[in-house]
This record gives sequence, C-alpha cells and structure tokens, in this order.
Amino acid sequence: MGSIETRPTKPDGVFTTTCWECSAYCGAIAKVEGGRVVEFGPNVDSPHSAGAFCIKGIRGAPGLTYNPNRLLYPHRRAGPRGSGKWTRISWDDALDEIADKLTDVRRNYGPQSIVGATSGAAFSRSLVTALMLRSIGSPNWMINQDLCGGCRAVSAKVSGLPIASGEDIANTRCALVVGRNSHIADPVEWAKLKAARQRGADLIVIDPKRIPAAEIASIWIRPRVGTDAAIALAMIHVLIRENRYDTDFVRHHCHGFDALEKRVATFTPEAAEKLTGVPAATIVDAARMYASGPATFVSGHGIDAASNGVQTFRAFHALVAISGNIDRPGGNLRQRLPKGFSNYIDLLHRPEHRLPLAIEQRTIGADRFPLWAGPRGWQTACHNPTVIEAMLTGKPHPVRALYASGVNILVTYPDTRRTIEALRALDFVTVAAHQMTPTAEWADIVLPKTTTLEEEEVSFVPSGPTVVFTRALVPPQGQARPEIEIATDLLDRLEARQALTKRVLPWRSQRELNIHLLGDSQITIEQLEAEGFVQLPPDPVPRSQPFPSASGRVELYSLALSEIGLDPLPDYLPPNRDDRPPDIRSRYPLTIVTGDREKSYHHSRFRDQPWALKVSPDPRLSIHPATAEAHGLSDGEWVEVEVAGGAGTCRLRVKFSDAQPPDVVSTGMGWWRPAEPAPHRGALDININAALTYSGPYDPISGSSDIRGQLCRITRCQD
Ligand SMILES: Nc1nc2c(c(=O)[nH]1)N[C@H]1C(S)=C(S)[C@@H](COP(=O)(O)OP(=O)(O)OC[C@H]3O[C@@H](n4cnc5c(=O)[nH]c(N)nc54)[C@H](O)[C@@H]3O)O[C@H]1N2
Ligand SMILES: Nc1nc2c(c(=O)[nH]1)N[C@H]1C(S)=C(S)[C@@H](COP(=O)(O)OP(=O)(O)OC[C@H]3O[C@@H](n4cnc5c(=O)[nH]c(N)nc54)[C@H](O)[C@@H]3O)O[C@H]1N2
Ligand code: SF4
Ligand SMILES: [Mo]
Repeated sequence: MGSIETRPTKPDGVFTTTCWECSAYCGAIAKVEGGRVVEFGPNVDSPHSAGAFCIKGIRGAPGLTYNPNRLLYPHRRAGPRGSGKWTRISWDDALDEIADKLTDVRRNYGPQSIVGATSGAAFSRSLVTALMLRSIGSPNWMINQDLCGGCRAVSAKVSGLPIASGEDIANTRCALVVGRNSHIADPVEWAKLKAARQRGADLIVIDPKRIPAAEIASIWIRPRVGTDAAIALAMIHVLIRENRYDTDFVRHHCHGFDALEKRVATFTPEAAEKLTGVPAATIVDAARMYASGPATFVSGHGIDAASNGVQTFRAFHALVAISGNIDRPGGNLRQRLPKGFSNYIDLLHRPEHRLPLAIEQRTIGADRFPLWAGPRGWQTACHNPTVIEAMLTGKPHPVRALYASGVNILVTYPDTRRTIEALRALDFVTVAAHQMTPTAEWADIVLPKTTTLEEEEVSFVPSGPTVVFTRALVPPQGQARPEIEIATDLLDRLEARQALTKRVLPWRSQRELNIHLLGDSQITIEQLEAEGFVQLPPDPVPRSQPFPSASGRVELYSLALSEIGLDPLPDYLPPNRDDRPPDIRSRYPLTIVTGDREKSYHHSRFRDQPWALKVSPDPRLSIHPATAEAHGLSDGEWVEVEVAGGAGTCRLRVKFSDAQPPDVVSTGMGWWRPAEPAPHRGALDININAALTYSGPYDPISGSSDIRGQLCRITRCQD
C-alpha cells in the first residue's frame, strides 16, 4: 500500500526513548545508524528508572525487531487451518478479506459473535483493539489480566484504594514485599528496594521461595502457597489487639472498621499459624515492624491470578488502610494522572467511546463477574474461560470470529488443548504478531505488527512523576504496521460494507492518539520529541480528598461487593487443594507454582533468540534436592508433570534448588520452540499451560483462575 512505501525515513543519531517491552517503562538511550538501531540501553538521567534496565531491553527489543524469523508481510493460510502453509498477500487483499469475513459473521451471528484478544490496557494496542471491536458492535474482548494483576486491581477498585504504582519505597522505613520477585520482574523496583535496605529500612518478605529479596530481608515469612490472606488478617488482628493501628485515619477515612474488627477476631496469629505454617511469633514480629512504619506494601503476581486472589488483596489492602500508610510519605500513595492527561483505562470508560449499556451488559461473563466483565468491570473486558466455552458450545451466544493482537493465547492461557479446539471451532481468525507464534499458526490471516522500536507511545509513570515517550526510532521492517493503522483501515472497509455499529475509535494514527492522551496537560508531543520525557512536580493526593468509593472512604467493608451479594469483608479462602480427598493428595504429593520469571524471556517472547537460549535453553522444574532424591531423579533429567484436576501433562527438566520447600516445585511459563514444526512448535509439550485447567474454580469476584497452588505429581520421562 502507498502509505507504507512512502513512510518517512528516520534520522540517524542518539535519542532518548522508553523501553516498552514491559510495564517498567525504563528510560532508554538508542543509537541509530544507517536507519537501524545499533545500541539500546539505559538512560541514567531518567527520573523514574535512573539507569535501571534489563537484558530484554538491551537484547530483546532489537532482537525482536531484527529477528530473521520476523513476520514482515501479511499472509493467508494456504492449506487447512493449522497446516503451517502460508502465502504472502498484500495489505489490501488481507484487509479486504478480513472485512468480508467479519461482515459475514456479523450478519449471520450478530456483532457480539466477533471477539478480540489482547494483553490489557497498559498498552495502546489493547485500547485500539477494544475500540475497534466496539465500533463493530461487539463489547467482547479478552485480556490476560485475569492471569496477571487482575485481583489486585479489582480489590483496589472495590476498596476505593487506587494505590497501584504508588509504593513510596524511597521514603519508607519498612517495605512489605508479598508475592513479588522484583529482582527479575522489575529492575527499577529492585534497585529501590536494595537502596532502601542499604539505608537501614526494614524489609519483610512473604514468599514461599527464598528469592533474593528474602536473602536480604529483616523478616522472611514462608507461607504455604495460597494462604497469604490469613497472614494479613492476623497482622490486622495484632494491630487492633495491641492498639497499633491509626485511629485517626480509621475514624476519618475508613468505612466498616467495626465489622472488620469482628471478622479478624478469630484470626489470631496462632490460628494463622495453623493455616499458613508460619510461626505465630513471626507474624506478631512482622505486624509490629510493619506498624512502626511508615511502611509500604509492595505486591506481585505471587498472590494474584488465583481463585482466592481478590480476598487476599482485600486483606492486605485493609492492613495498609488501618495502619494509616496511605497518602503518607514512605507509605502507599494514591495515584492520579496529571491534570488534562488521559490513560487507556480512562478512555475505555468515557461515554464517547462506549456502546449502549444494554449491549455492554451482554459482555461475555458480565452476568457472573460484573465487577470484572462488562460496563462495571475494571477494563470492561470478557471472562476469558467463558468466551472459550462460547467458542466451543455457542453458549451463552455464538462466538464465531477472533481478532488477536499482541497476545499469544495458545501459550499463555491455561489449557492449551482446549484453546486449540476453541480456535479450530471458529469461522475466522486473524492474528497480528511479530512472528509465527503457535497462536498465529491457527489463524486464517496473519498481519505483521511494528515493534517497540518502530512505533511511538506516550505514558504516565507515577514515580517521578514522569510522562514518558517511546519514539518510533526507525521505519518499520518490511510491511509491519502499528495497531491503530490496521484498525482504522479495517474500520474504513467495514464502514463501506455497512458493518459498523458506531465508530468509537476516532484517531487515525498513533500520533493523533498520543496528542489526545496529552490533552490539556500542557505537555506537548514536540516537547516529548525534543526531551524524551517530561518530569512533573510532585503532586501528592491530600488525605482530605475523598476516596473513589460509594462512601468516599476506604471501604474495609465494601459496599460494591455487598450490593451484588458477595462477602463485603476480607476473608481467608483456603487454596482448593486443601479440599482434595486423601487419595488425591497421596497420588499428587507436591504443590506446583508456575510463572517463575526468567531474566532472558518476557512470557513467550524472545524464544528463538540465541542470547536468550544460551542463558536458558530448556524449561525447568525447580525441585528440592531431597524431594528429587526421593523420586530417584538427578539434576537435568526430563520429567512429566501432571496436575490434579488439570488438563494434560507437560515435560520439564529437573533443576535442583533448595530455594523452595521440599513439598513445592516451581516452574516458569511461556515456553515454546519457534524452530519446531508448526502448528504447535512445542506448545503442547514443554508449556506448563498444557497441564493446567482454565475451567475453574474461579475467584468469585474477578473470575481469576489458579495458575499455582495445585497438587501435582512428577514422573521420569521414558525417553
Ligand atoms: N524478565 C521478566 N520480567 C517480567 C516478566 C517476564 O515474563 N520476564 N513478566 C512481567 C509481568 S506481566 C508480570 S505480571 C510480573 C510478575 O512478576 P512478579 O509480580 O514478581 O510475580 P511472579 O514472578 O509470578 O511471582 C513472584 C513471587 O511470588 C512467589 N509466590 C508464589 N506463590 C506464592 C504465594 O502463595 N504467596 C506468596 N506470598 N508468594 C508466592 C514466587 O515464589 C515468586 O517469588 O513480571 C513482569 N516482569
Ligand atoms: N501458567 C501461567 N500462565 C501465565 C502466567 C503464569 O505465571 N503462569 N502469567 C500470566 C501473565 S502475568 C501474563 S501478563 C500473560 C502474558 O501473556 P501474553 O501477553 O500472551 O504474553 P507475551 O508472550 O508477552 O505475548 C505477547 C505477544 O504479542 C507480541 N507483541 C508484543 N508487542 C506487541 C505489539 O505491540 N503489538 C502486537 N500486535 N504484538 C505484540 C509478542 O511478540 C508476543 O508474541 O501470561 C499469563 N499466563
Ligand atoms: S525492565 Fe527490561 S524489558 Fe522492562 S522496560 Fe525495563 S529494560 Fe525494558
Ligand atoms: Mo503479567
């Protein structure tokens, strides 16, 4: 297409930019020579990341862009779906065909039978995909946040406590780190934690695994997997019993303290010891250390993505509130955007970008999880497992077409086989990607997407506070295009076919969207282009400002939950394995944790890059040497892993490690092998999600599934 061939070339030089490979948004410096990024590394002058960076930025971002296996042109499948045979086609042919197919599906089954899949609204591609779907008339799009930070977000919402990213580690006297391995997941946060420790702040780490933070902790608490809520409730119990809570903050800013006090009455440290395996005295010590504050709660995925995840976060959020650690230096600070600036989640909720309420209420999963899916949901997205069910059964209504972008659902959703069956059942699948992922292999048409070095983004990072800019450093390789250009071109074609409900994606380029995000903030795109980022003066939220809840207070007793008949108070919900009968427990003697992050990979990305494969060539199962010995296993051996109530098996390589307790094994996620044969490329073999189920149980509030804490057994592989 003309617009692609005439794209302006970009100048050579050295530029400030922002790495967009993950939501740490590290400030970066890029060197461009001959139209190619030849160096990509940390910017020590970045106000928020201050030189922190990781190998995924240095090697991964250029590696993805200049990958010899990069998808550079649109392709149509040339054999049956999943045959691995493809023909290169033009953008015009690709988009016309997609428009024709979607028009047919829309006419035959209704707009809601077309569904999107993206990662989540931290990225523009997800907003764009959601608004594209809405324009077609479908409120249905899947995000992977039910497997990520969804429980934290829903708890924050129903508690009226928007404190995500507001950890004031720099000024704290105590950091309470729960289910978070910043050492790998977030180099910016890890640098801050280490600095806090060096200047004498305390560090309490709650993690079943002896991670690097546990090694430098004042107190390391090692709970049974999935039982953290009991620790938080017992800490609240101690604070109240010993009168160590902030009576002033509770009186003026909390709702439901008396009810909370009653709820925690039975959660003595001794009771929590029985549930969690953590000595009561340790819980008391931790509670006192935390209460002496100011203390900041740093939380992670280790207590999220679970069928009891929202209640676990509710308990910690209540602890943060009654200790008065909110909107106080060194505590957890409420976050707000710079005046006039918008973020993607805001835009998703703005009336001008929405469908009529009656349609949005039919978002798949909104009937069952109204605080997750549909108009009242955090990001308004669907409940994924219910969508997969709909793809397979046509219930609650048919789903016949999928547009997936920037997500590798075949590898990253639990129950790989079922995801494949669901994709097979569809009439039409489009995947926008950087390479032929196992998800893309099940498409009818694949579209080449630009990478973080080729497209621009604008974002607000609360620490700093800074508005950061990701520069389109180089023109796209091949015919890759940014999401927004794909979406507008497709919507034009659908409009010509009278297949739109209401055009709610008004911007035609990434630049237009970014200018819209900057809004009336007084920050201009020209300023960002010149300087790479704009640091703003600190803008703390005063405590006197009402909290975003029905009562205007932090809701220890949540009115939003009580209104829909759910438990309004935080509680301990035991991990599901505790309900398993004895025969299952003896057949599956171990507990599995999945999702250990690896420095060289970002989920399923970089899996064919030589530098990454050199660091980590095979998927590992960390196992205590004593347990391995009892199983007759040696280091490096391949084992088959089967999860109780799971969906299949997967193969992993034993790695001896005494970091986790003897009854716990842990593994990563995101494994596939790009060099292996299509369509699965190892995704049914070495990917832990081939062994997990996505069919429940679900968190009653967020609909999240368990990706850890199940019983499992391992057997030596025969070959
Ligand atoms: N290099 C790299 N960095 C990444 C990513 C990546 O793929 N690669 N992914 C990014 C994304 S999207 C995310 S969501 C984050 C996730 O990163 P984190 O938020 O750090 O989450 P995890 O690594 O899943 O787990 C953190 C810790 O939780 C512990 N844990 C497991 N079960 C429990 C439990 O029951 N209780 C407690 N208290 N702890 C438990 C684990 O032992 C682990 O040490 O990482 C981000 N950063
Ligand atoms: N068992 C288990 N499952 C898990 C987890 C776990 O711990 N255990 N973790 C969960 C978590 S926290 C997360 S966040 C998810 C991650 O799940 P995914 O988001 O599916 O993971 P990625 O591998 O990052 O997939 C992104 C894909 O999109 C491509 N991509 C990257 N940027 C862009 C872009 O700008 N546009 C487009 N079109 N494509 C792009 C990448 O090349 C890659 O192929 O996995 C979840 N699944
Ligand atoms: S942590 Fe690594 S991948 Fe994430 S933004 Fe920073 S450099 Fe990029
Ligand atoms: Mo995530």
